[in-house]
Amino acid sequence: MTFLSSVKSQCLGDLDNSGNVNISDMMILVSSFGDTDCLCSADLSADGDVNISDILILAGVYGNECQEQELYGINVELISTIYTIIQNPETGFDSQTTITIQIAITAFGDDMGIAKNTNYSGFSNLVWLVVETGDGFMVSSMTSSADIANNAYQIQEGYTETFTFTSTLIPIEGGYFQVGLIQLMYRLPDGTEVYYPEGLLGEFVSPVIFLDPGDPEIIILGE
Ligand SMILES: [Ca+2]
Ligand SMILES: [Ca+2]
Repeated sequence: MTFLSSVKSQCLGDLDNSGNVNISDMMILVSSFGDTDCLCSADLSADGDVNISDILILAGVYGNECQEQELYGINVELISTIYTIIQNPETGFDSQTTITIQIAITAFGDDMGIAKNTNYSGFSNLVWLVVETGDGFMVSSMTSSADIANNAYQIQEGYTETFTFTSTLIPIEGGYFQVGLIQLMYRLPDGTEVYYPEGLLGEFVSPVIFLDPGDPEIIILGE
């Protein structure tokens, strides 16, 4: 387990992310003064121009110390995606692939629970095929060394636990396969279930894997 320190937030006017609003932020704003069609942080009023209205906003928060952000919930980081392909020694065709997605989940603000089971019903942690041109069967499971209580892995506030999602895929028809962790549900201490925010798709996926299980009829004939 790794202990994580609190995270400093951005705050209005702290253009250099130094934790307070002072002359250095004003200098940054002044250096952009007069810019139009600006998608820059100095455009505090978010109207596209850096002008007197932005100076007035900065003047209003000048001298502020930024508050530490109150994080509540979980943060998820990808550790690795690994896959192996097993070939049938008799036919030389692909008989199975095992795909492992390892993630690190950190709890903020309170102890958080990760429901133990994986399924596709939307209830729980979801491991699923996200790209597929072939066809096959898949079985998924999740493991973690975190302590278990109330049928959920427990992550103590401020700590990180590692979770391993393993999917075994048996192809029937050849093609491309990709397995991803596309949704993650966690539980607050009072039992409330929360879905981890956007952004899981795309990042928490295996590489695209090509599997050729051969022609089942030929395999049968070969027996
Ligand atoms: Ca600053
Ligand atoms: Ca502006």
